[in-house]
Amino acid sequence: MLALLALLVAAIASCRDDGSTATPSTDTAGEADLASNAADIAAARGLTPDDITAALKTYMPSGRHDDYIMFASGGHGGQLILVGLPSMRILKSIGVFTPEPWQGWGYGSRDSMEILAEGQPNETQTVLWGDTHHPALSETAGDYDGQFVFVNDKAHARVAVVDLRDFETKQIVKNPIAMSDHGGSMVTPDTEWIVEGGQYAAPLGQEYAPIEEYEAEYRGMVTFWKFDRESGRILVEESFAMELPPYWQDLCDAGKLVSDGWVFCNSINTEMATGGIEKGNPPFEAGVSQRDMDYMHIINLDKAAEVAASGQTTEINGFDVIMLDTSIAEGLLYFAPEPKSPHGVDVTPGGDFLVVAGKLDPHVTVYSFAKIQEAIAGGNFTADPYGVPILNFDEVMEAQVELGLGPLHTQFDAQGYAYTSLFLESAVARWALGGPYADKHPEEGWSLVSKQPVQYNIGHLAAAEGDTVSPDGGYLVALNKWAIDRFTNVGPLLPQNFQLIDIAGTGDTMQLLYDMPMGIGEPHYAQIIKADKLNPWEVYPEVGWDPRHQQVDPDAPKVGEERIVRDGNNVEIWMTAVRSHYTPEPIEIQQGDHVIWHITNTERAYDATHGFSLPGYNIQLSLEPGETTTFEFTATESGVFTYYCTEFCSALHLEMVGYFTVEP
Ligand code: K7E
Ligand code: CUA
Repeated sequence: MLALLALLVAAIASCRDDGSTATPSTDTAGEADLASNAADIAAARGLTPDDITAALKTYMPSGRHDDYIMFASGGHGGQLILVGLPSMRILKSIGVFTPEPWQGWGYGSRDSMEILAEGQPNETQTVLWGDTHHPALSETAGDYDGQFVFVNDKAHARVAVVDLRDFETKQIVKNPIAMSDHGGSMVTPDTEWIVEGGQYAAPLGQEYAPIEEYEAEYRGMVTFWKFDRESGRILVEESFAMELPPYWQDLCDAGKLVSDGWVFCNSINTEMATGGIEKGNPPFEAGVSQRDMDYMHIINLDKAAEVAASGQTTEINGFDVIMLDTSIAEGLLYFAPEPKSPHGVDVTPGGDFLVVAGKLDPHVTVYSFAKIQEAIAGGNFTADPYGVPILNFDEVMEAQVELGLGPLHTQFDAQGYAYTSLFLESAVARWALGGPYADKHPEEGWSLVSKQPVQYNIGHLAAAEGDTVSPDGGYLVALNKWAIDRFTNVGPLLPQNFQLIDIAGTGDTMQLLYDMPMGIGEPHYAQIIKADKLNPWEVYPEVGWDPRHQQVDPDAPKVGEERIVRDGNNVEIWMTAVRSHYTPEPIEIQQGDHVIWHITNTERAYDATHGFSLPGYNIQLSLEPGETTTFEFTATESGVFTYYCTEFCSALHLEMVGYFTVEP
């Protein structure tokens, strides 16, 4: 055993930087030392040869950067989480729907308060969390371009825009017609549209109707948000939605290449169950699962955009909606039967096939986009109760592949393989695509190749650029819902377990590399982008930068022009911050004054961030180098307060403080 380990370590040690591998040898003194040393450590720690290769594939020496960055949603934590691959180090979380004090997100700064306010679901409640599900990196020609990331809030049907120049949230839009979503965010190949599919049917416009009127009054929806890259904003005025039958639209994906201009969503609850075992109905989980087939929604987005632009819409809550009868008449919407209580539809890299996972069926069903087009042209339809044309299953189905229990989501690599998560079986299935992908791998197409067990109950999975037109392969992360015994017990609420899997090989060669506890919310989906596609700023481009509008704020406090101006009960403060001083320092006001306070961090050094906290007033800011922030409040509390810098910025950081006195 020790000899084997020594040989293995020596072999790996002799891998050169250029990636070539020398013949395993222990004939130099250094390598021999390394080998026996490593073998001793491995023996002492009880590591197997597989453990050692896994460690060598993931270990990052201090200062070395990761090859990939994973953008994971944060589930009901309401944020985004960035993880480096292959090290699986958490790099950052980004406050999105939930306030986050380290980043000063939602603790006074006007930008964050206004963005969180614009996304409020209604006027009488203040919602301070979200259920982030599906991050979508912006794309150019179907490939991630590293400019923006979008994420939806399933609980409140909202979509957020994060600018990847500074990794901060810039916009939150509340869907005006729906109360929940799920099939978002997905982007079209050039990020012209952000897709937000609904989830739980309800009367459109967040209106009331009794549940007995479900079939008549409740509706599903899909919304297409128009994105403007120049301004980095969703243009609500140019966005529109489509009314759908009251099925539960689930996951959507945008077509690409040959299917560019089309959007596909799976659905459940075509039974239109309304729950209520107390009323003699089947309970939801049974009522929603009665039929053998649900409907994949096939949407002609290009044509729908034309119909919306031509004004064939109805305004619901101020938002343009293409009603169902228009969609049917204009040929915007078709259904294809899909077995059984499916979850997820994923478009292959070439855009030529759609993979629907069965959830309660051990197969994935593969649909051919070309066959769908033929079937639409052929006109051999039946119809659902609302008149939506249903294509003939046998005419559009390309293949069914039996993978195992509880298939959910599918990703792709560069070798013509697909990877599907198996929730009930706790495994990742590698299977071989057929058609034009078949000559990329040794196996026969449309067939199961191998399985990698995971711990436990995998939901989504993410492969490196695995949902683009050119997947990288190499790495895959299993987003496992249950951790159970994988980590030290930290109480009854356990982290999720992200498992990194090496998928670089072919056939039966998947290797589990790393377990990573994700103790921040319950991430659902993640996307993995090549790190060198990201090109964020190190410091804001100019001093006095307004990150919300990505330009200099003409009213930003400047060095030498710091001042306090009183106008009646209004006190306005222009302050600068630099290591290790705020100017002006003492701020003396009267109780009841209204305070508007601007601060510029005038630093130009990378990482020279200053914090600003005002205890008792719920103010906590993060001022990155160059940034200007404004906050305002009424000084309702009298007393002596010390505002201070919350980032440990220098040796005299403790002294970066000032008295804020409020005279009764
Ligand atoms: Cu499968 Cu919300 Cu994407 Cu979770 S959904 S797993
Ligand atoms: Cu500035 Cu601490």
